[in-house]
Amino acid sequence: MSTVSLERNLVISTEKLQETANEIRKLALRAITKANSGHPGGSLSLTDILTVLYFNLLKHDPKNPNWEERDRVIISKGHASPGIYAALSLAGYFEPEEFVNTFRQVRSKFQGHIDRLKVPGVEVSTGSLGHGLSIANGVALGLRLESKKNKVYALLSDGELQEGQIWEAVMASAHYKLGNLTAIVDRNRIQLDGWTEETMALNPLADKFKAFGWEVKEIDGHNFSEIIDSIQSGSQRDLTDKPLLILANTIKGKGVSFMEDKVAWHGVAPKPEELEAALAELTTN
Ligand SMILES: Cc1ncc(C[n+]2csc(CCOP(=O)(O)OP(=O)(O)O)c2C)c(N)n1
Ligand SMILES: [Mg+2]
Repeated sequence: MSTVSLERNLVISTEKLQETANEIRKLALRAITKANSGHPGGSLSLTDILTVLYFNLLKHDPKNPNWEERDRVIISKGHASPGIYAALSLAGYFEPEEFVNTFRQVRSKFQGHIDRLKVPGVEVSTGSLGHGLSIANGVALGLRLESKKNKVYALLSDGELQEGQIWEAVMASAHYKLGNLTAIVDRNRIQLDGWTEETMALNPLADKFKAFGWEVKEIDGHNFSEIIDSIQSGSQRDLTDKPLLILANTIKGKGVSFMEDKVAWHGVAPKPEELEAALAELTTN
C-alpha cells in the first residue's frame, strides 16, 4: 500500500484517496442522471483535485463552514457543481442523498451552478466563467492585509482562460505578489463544444503565466502524490512570494472509459443504462 505523508502529520493512503474519488464520481453521475441535466466531463476531471483538497490538505470544518481560520476555496468553474456537491457532501457539509435526490430540481439548494447563499461549504457563487481569480485576488489581499495565514485556492477551468478578465487577474495576482494564493487550472483541453487549442489556443500556457510573473508547477492532475506535493509547496510560501499556478493536466470525463476525452460529455446526462455501466467501472477500478 503506497501512502502519502501530509503537512498536518496525517497519513492517508492513496487507496483511500482513490476510493473517495470514486465515491465522488459515482454520486455526481447519479445526480446528473436523476436530474437528466448537468456537467459530467468537467466534474470528473476535477474530482481528484477536490479529493486532495477536501479530504487531505485543506484547513476547514464542515460543521462550521464559516470558521474564520478556514482556507478559502474559490471554484470558478461553477458548472462542475455535481462534483463539487458530491465532494462537499462526503466531506460532511450535508447529506449526499439530499444532493443526489434534489439536484437541479425547482426550489432545491443544489442548483446547476454553485450558490454560496444556499450550500454550506461553497465559498463564492459562480457559474458565469471568468470571475473566480479576480475574486480570489481580493480575498487573498484582504487576508494578507490582516496578516492572516489562511491560504486561498482558485480552481479554474481551461476554456475559461479565454476570458479577458482572467488575464487582468493574472496580472494583478503577480503585481500584488500574492504568495498566499494558489490557482489550479483543470487543464482537460476541452471546452463546451471542442478542443481548446482548436477553439482559441491557450498554449504555451505555463510560459504565459511565467511571463506574467507567476511560479508554475505542471502536474498530472490525476496523480495524488503530484497534486499533494504541488499544493503543499504552494502552502509553504511567504505571503509576498509569487502566486503559484498549478497547471493540472487532466482528462475530461476521467474514470469512465466512454466519457474520457470526449467533447460530447461536457454537458450531457447519462442515460440510465450508461449510468449503470459507469458505476460498474467506478466500483471495480
Ligand atoms: C461567461 C460564460 N460564458 C459561457 C458559459 C457557458 N459555459 C458553461 S461551461 C462552458 C465551457 C467551459 O469549458 P471549460 O472552461 O474548459 O470547463 P470544463 O472543461 O472544466 O468543463 C461554457 C462555455 C458560462 N458558464 N459562462
Ligand atoms: Mg476544459
